[in-house]
Amino acid sequence: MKINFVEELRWRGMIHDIMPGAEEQLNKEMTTAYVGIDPTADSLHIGHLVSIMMLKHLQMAGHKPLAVVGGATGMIGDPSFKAAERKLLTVEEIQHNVDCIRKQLEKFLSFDENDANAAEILNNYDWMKDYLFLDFIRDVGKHITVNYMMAKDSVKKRMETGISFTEFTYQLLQGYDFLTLYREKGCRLQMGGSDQWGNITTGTELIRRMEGGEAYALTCPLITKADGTKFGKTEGGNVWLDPEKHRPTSSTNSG
Ligand code: 485
Repeated sequence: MKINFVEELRWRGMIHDIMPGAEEQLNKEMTTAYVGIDPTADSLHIGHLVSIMMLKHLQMAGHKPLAVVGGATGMIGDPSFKAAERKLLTVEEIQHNVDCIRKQLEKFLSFDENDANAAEILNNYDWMKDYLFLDFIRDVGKHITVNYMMAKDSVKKRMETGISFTEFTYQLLQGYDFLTLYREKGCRLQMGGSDQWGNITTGTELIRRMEGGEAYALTCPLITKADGTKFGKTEGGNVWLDPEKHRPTSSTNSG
């Protein structure tokens, strides 16, 4: 018998927040859901593992998982709960990281095209690279107020200390990804760590306003270090999933 996705996550303590209606949607029919990852390093790390496990459980429960590697969003940098502005990566660095992360993701999910719920990996650069700035701010920006964007917990601190227009637009890019996957792939759910709630709900809001459609958010708790701070590619003290960066069998990496 197939597992029930939400119940499975629940007893494992993997749900931080779930939007009303999400569980009903998942129990009703095969549902397509996605997780996005920005290529800011050349390997995934333990902070990504819980979200990848959510995709794995989703697939084992008979639903369809999508993984988005953020070739476009990685060019901007997610400001969510980040104290300072990020340094921009070069296009070459990003491309290299996209290739590395894509290979790692392929190990976790099943891509058998004979299965209705085969996993897919997509790159948001594919739908952003030819999108003209003027078209984007006319088509997408017009549906979301700056007031709404500023009210998110994820950027509140930066509203006081300073945030570039570049990083401020990030939630619109991620929102537009969700809208694109809703339109093109029938994707109804976006998942991620609890720090992603603000960006995910900008997406569900865009879907409601532009398509009159219902889409949902589901977040998991963040894995934190002993000092309570989160694991991130750009912070120190990481546990990498790349065996070359962090050997699974050796105890020399455990300190
Ligand atoms: O359409 C999307 C485009 C990019 C992203 C998500 C959807 C990436 C997202 N903004 C992000 O920054 N994610 C983090 C990353 O890439 O390292 C981490 C989150 C963590 C968990 C993990 O990705 O901080 O909570 O979601 C998978």
